[in-house]
Amino acid sequence: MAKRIVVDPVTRIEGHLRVEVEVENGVVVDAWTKGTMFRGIEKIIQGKDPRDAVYIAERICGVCMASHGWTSAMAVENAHGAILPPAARLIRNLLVGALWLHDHPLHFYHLSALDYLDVLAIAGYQGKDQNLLTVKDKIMKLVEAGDTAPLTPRYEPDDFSIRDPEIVTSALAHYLQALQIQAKAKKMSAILGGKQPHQSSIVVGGVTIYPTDQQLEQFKQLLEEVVDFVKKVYVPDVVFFATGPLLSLAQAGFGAGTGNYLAYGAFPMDDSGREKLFEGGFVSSSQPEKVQQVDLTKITEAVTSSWYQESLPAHPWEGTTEVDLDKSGAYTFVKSPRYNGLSTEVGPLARMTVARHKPFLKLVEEYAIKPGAVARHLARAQETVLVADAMFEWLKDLEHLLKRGKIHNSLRPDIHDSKHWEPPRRGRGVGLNEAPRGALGHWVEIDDHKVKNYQIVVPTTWNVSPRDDQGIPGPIEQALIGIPVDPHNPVNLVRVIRSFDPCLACAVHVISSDGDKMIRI
Ligand code: NFE
Ligand code: MG
Repeated sequence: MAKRIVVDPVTRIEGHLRVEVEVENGVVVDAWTKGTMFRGIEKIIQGKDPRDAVYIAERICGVCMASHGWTSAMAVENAHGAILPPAARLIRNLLVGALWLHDHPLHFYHLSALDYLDVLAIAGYQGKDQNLLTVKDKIMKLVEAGDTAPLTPRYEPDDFSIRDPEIVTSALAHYLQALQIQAKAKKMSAILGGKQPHQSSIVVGGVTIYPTDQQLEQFKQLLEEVVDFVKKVYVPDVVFFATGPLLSLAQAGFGAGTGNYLAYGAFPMDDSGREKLFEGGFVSSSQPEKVQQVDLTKITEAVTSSWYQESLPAHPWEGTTEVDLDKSGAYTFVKSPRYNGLSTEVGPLARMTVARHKPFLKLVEEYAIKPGAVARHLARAQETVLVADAMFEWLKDLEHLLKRGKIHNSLRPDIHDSKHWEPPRRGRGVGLNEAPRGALGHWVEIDDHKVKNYQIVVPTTWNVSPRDDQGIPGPIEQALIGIPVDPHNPVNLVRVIRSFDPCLACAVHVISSDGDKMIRI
């Protein structure tokens, strides 16, 4: 008989996620991902001046906020037909690029690596490396004091856990180092964003910051330090894990998704915005060799399994956010976005797949790695290098503009000067972008200079989506079905879930203070 396992909350992700699975003979036969908080940001934006949407939208989350701010500005700019000035494009790329350099290493070390390490094996470290001995000493003192958070609590180590004291100690040393690197990357975002979290320099039409030489110099120094860590520590660690201790999981395609991948593309490389660092595209499991152009009309969101008033699957232009907590069959506040009716994965693996990124594909071929949890980590690390390298180029281009005295007029065009520009009386706009976790879209409808409707489809909504109107499970649900699980130690569940780096704060929002009753609006 099937045994039901519930993990609630799934820790070491952003926001609150509950996962239920049924296990038969040690294998997951069915799965449900449940976002149990309501977001409602879209409703808060309704009726506001479209230029304010940037600042409200980015409060959806404490992680990828600049991505939301930027994408919101894009949507309103699109409604207006605005063209971004060159310096603003570079500053946005740098500001948000710093967010990626913060986010991806954090995900690997602080959220995911512990799933694969027998942390307490550090006690067996016998090497002579002074730095590693210090780390061992620090951690053993915590263990002796009975205070091992945040390394514990955890599921028990299993056959896939790395127990070699040398590897474990080195990984934990990098865990600690990554905490400091994160802070530096955040500082980079703050230099150009005015503050962190929640930047304040991206405005509709451009940016407000006029960086000084000193600020750019400081940014550059931090960039060099962070990129040094990314290239010498983070990427080698991920490649080592993926092609060494975790190779059997990687080759087995442990935690494979639906095989459908979507990316919108991100980081404009020229002023037309057509060429991008990450190209957009769609790949389906039925034609894995073909990268199709994204057709936005193929995007719909179903609410069959979600606590929203029932309606047919709708394009985000037509989407609504009306809560219905009594709906039978519903089990989550997350909607079910679908591309051409297909349950579709977004994120680093999708981006590297649609971009046919050579360094990633070379590794995958050389080691016969299949799409799945380990491939997601590998894709995330490979794309961090792409962003890191591009940032030096953007910085150079920005310095060049500054030297030529071109920057002043190219930060904000007339459209942002409130004397000259008002939001269009009516119109529609869409912002399509990539956040660290995947394809991000904001859709705005403006009427009488105010936001009439606003819909956000975030990466985690794609990945954590529930069953749609056809009963087809979402990508994480499908990735869980078929994996082996020990009901007494379901560490494999969280290994797969965390490989998607879900952020439920983005996918949903707001809970009532008594906790067990969901908010009614
Ligand atoms: Ni809250 Fe996000 C990212 C967005 S959610 S972190 O990256 O958009 O998937
Ligand atoms: Mg939405």
